This record gives sequence, C-alpha cells and structure tokens, in this order.
Amino acid sequence: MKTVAAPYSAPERPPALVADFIISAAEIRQFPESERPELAILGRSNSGKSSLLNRWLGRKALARVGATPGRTCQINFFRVAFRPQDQPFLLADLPGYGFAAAPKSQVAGWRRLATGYLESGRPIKTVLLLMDIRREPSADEYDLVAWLETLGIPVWLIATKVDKLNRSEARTRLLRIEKMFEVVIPLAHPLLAFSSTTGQGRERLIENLIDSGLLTGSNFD
Ligand SMILES: Nc1nc2c(ncn2[C@@H]2O[C@H](COP(=O)(O)OP(=O)(O)OP(=O)(O)O)[C@@H](O)[C@H]2O)c(=O)[nH]1
Ligand SMILES: [Mg+2]
Repeated sequence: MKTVAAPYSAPERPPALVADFIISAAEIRQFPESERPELAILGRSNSGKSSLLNRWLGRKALARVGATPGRTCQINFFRVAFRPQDQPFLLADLPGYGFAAAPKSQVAGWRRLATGYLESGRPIKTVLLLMDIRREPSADEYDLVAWLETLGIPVWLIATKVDKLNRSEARTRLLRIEKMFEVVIPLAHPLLAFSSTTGQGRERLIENLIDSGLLTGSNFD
C-alpha cells in the first residue's frame, strides 16, 4: 500500500478537517451523485457514531449526539477534506441499527436504506464499524462484517468509549473483541481504540485514511 506523507509535521496534531454537509437522505433517490471515493460509518444505535464524527472532524455539533436512539432513519452525507481546495471524499453516516425496542417498520426501513446504499455499487472504499468497548460483539456485528465481506467492502473495526475503562481493562477488552471477531472473520486492520471524550485514536484514524488514499495530502504545499 502506498503511504502518502501526512500534510502536517510530526509534533503538530492533525488539523481540523473541512466537512461540508450535503444531504440527509431518507430515500435512496435522495443519495447524492457518487463523485468521489466514499467512507461509511456504521454501528449500533448509541455506539458513538455522531460523537466520533464530531471529534474526528475537529468540530462540535456537526452531527447530533445522544438524541433518542433510532428515531431517524436517514443517511447523512458530507464532503470531507483537509482544506477546501483539496479533493474531498464522501462520508456517509448511516443510522444506528440493533435497537431492540424499535418497531418492525423501523428495522425494515434501516435495512432498505442501508442495503440500498451498501449494495449500490457506489465507490465505498471502507466502512468504519463502531462498537462500544464494553459490549460483547453480537450477531448484529458479525452478520454485518460477513455481509460487507461478500460485498468486497473492507471494514475497520473501532472500539468506542475507551475512556470508560482503565488502561488494563481496556486492553483486556480490546484483545477479547479482536479474538471474538477473528473466530468468525479475519480483520483487515487491528481494532482501533477510540474516545471522543479524550480524542484517543483520532490521529491513528486520520493516518489510516491517508494511507488508504481517502484523505489526500498530495496537493499540500
Ligand atoms: N464517555 C464517552 N461517552 C461517549 C463517547 N462516545 C459517545 N458517548 C456518549 O454515548 C452516547 C451516544 O453517543 P452518539 O454519538 O449519539 O451515538 P450514535 O452512535 O450516534 O447513536 P445513534 O445516532 O442513536 O445511532 C452519548 O450520550 C455520548 O455522549 C466516548 O468516547 N466516551
Ligand atoms: Mg448518531
């Protein structure tokens, strides 16, 4: 894999990214034109998707945090880059799944929209699959990873809310989650530990995106 030099010097923290909101699509026909490589964010309701987005993009309240889970079944699309003049990638923030109390119609709505997106043939380079570090992976996650593999979409697994555990607890949980997945399906990338409270994992995430070619620093001065 080609490694692109990070467009910031080592001691400097990755700068805030530029994110332009495009649309909240509740219907497949509302998806924006697929013009650029895409990154999708998936995870159970309450797994910390919106919080990761806000922390990772370096801005507050871009995505709604902690609202009633599972209320809206929409995909939020953003254009993301280091600077406005750089080639952006498209970010798709998918609605949370696995909310046990949700009515059947809502589960069906999630499936229709997520399937419509993930099976659309759009240039989806990677899916970030988020899960709360304190939760055991479930059939929901395994099924999703297996499905994405059949679609040929690489998955990066992210354990969120690591700040909720102390260091040794977190390490134990990370190893356990990795092991549990490896029994079912080999992971392409090591599990990434993330906290939207402390920012842990943000630099790694950005580095991975540079390595994968989604974030380009090539036209940096
Ligand atoms: N301590 C801690 N709390 C977090 C972290 N990430 C998210 N939370 C909290 O977890 C709850 C859910 O976070 P959200 O970011 O809204 O989760 P979501 O996956 O977007 O949820 P849905 O939009 O319902 O699917 C909120 O109360 C957040 O404040 C984290 O890294 N650390
Ligand atoms: Mg959310």
